[in-house]
Amino acid sequence: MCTSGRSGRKRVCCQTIKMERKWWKECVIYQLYPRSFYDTNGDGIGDLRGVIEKLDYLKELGIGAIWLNPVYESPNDDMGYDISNYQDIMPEFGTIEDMDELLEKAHQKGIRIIMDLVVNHTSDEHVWFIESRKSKDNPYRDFYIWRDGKDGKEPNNWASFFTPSAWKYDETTDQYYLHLFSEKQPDLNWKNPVVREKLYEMINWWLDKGIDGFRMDVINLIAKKEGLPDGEGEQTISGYNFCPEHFANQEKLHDYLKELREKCFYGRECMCVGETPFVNPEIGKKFISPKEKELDMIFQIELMDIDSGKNGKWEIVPYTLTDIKSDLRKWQKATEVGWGSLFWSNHDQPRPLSRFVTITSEEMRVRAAKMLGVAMHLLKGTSFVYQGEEIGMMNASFTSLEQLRDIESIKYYEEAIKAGKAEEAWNAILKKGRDNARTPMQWNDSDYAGFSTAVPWLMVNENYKKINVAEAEKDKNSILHFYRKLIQFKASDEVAIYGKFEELFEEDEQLYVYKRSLKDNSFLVICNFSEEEKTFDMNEYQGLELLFHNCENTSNQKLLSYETRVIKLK
Ligand code: TEU
Ligand code: CA
Repeated sequence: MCTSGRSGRKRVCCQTIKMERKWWKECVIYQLYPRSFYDTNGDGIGDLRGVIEKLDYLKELGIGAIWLNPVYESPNDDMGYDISNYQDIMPEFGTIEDMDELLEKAHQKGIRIIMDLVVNHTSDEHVWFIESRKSKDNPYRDFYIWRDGKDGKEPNNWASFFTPSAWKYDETTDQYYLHLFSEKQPDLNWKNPVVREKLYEMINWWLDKGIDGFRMDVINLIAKKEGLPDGEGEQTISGYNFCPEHFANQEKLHDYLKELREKCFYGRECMCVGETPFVNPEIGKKFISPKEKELDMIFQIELMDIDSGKNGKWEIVPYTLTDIKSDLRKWQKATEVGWGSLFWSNHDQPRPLSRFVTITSEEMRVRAAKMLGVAMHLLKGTSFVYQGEEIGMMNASFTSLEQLRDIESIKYYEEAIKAGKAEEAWNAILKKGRDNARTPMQWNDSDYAGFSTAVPWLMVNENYKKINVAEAEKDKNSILHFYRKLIQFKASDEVAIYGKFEELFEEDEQLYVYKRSLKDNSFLVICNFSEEEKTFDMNEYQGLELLFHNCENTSNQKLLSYETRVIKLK
């Protein structure tokens, strides 16, 4: 539970912690994917009433806030990341009254609500864009980025995330508009002060309603390089250039973020976490440094790309434990200027149990899930637990294209077929396709995993009979029970929250070992990331309290595969 702010109860003495106390440093946040959480009206789609009904489940999990993936009105080309009306709710999810009720009931239980803020682009069905495309002198024309073609081709060679070119030709005015994501997600023109004012109005409207903060979608892409120059790197399979150097982290971005903070967040108790791909610690520090007054935290995506080659996420390359450790270490260090975020996955990533470990049995699934939970969430920073992580959900085993719903995978597959690389693409989709993380929450072993009474919008993982909340409730050694304890600890223990991070055995390829300490208190985290046993002398810890342990091993000389121990040192 969050302990400062709303409840006002303070457990940690500010003077001993040379750092500003904030509620969002003292709570674990649950990332909730509403479409797949719980369906209450039998249409196969999760809804806001489903979230309301499951608030007690979330409360018991010990989380202090929910980050809701987008629930705004949207034609759903990119699962809600294409917003057609920022101030209303997608009918499939419910109504604005449902949202108000969710907010009220969550707050009554001491759970805060953080919404997704998608302002790099809107839907092409947003009234601003409908107007904008009508004529060159329409008052909304300049809300988006329109350009003439060059020699009968696109204005520049930029590739989009989802389609070959980042430009779409529009006949009405014989010009192209920019879309870094799908054609139905035109990029807003942040250079236009009227656009910024309109967005700030909308943001303030939500904050005035009482929401507690935002997760800001690709917020570091809102400013584009002046003149929109061609990219010069290597071409994508369809002959365009994916060039974040021209659309991410541009100079103007910092002005926009400062203005946004001043116009919307100043004087409020809210929290803003920016989703920021293509960011290294140097750039990242600028966003989160309190003196810059930009963002509170960022989601750095480097760890999520640890297995991505130079051609992007679909080119899957090997990595080692030391790669993971050095990434985490680098960011533990970088976030010392402000505050960091911790997560193993989200709605864009495969399930960590199918990615960072190799699961060969049910026993190993349970053990490894607990080990991963400890390794990540006892680091310093705010922990984000992605829906289903608490029961150890895994990647889906899709068998055909028809089962997929994600525009990214579908478009990629279409392009790969054209390039004669279908098999390779399918294998990559099975490993890293975003639908893996979006399958319905597994509540029990009844039809559709108790998520819905109708065929769900995306198939349920076939392992639901075994992996589900009801099953986990019954078993006192389940991942769920372990996560409840872990979350409660992370959100309340002052060493876990504010303690200094210090790593040991940095070069070890099997073990992840670190110490957290604050004043006279400290604990040691030991994780065996390998399927192999590991000889490791722990005699000096004999008799000390074990805060967390994930298997029946009493040896002080060796760790079992995926074993973790958290030892209270002082
Ligand atoms: O994701 C932005 C982002 O960086 C992703 O495109 C990421 O590179 C990709 O998902 C990896 O597969 C955000 C949202 O989280 C994502 O769901 C949206 O599709 C995207 O923005 C556009 O709004
Ligand atoms: Ca529904």
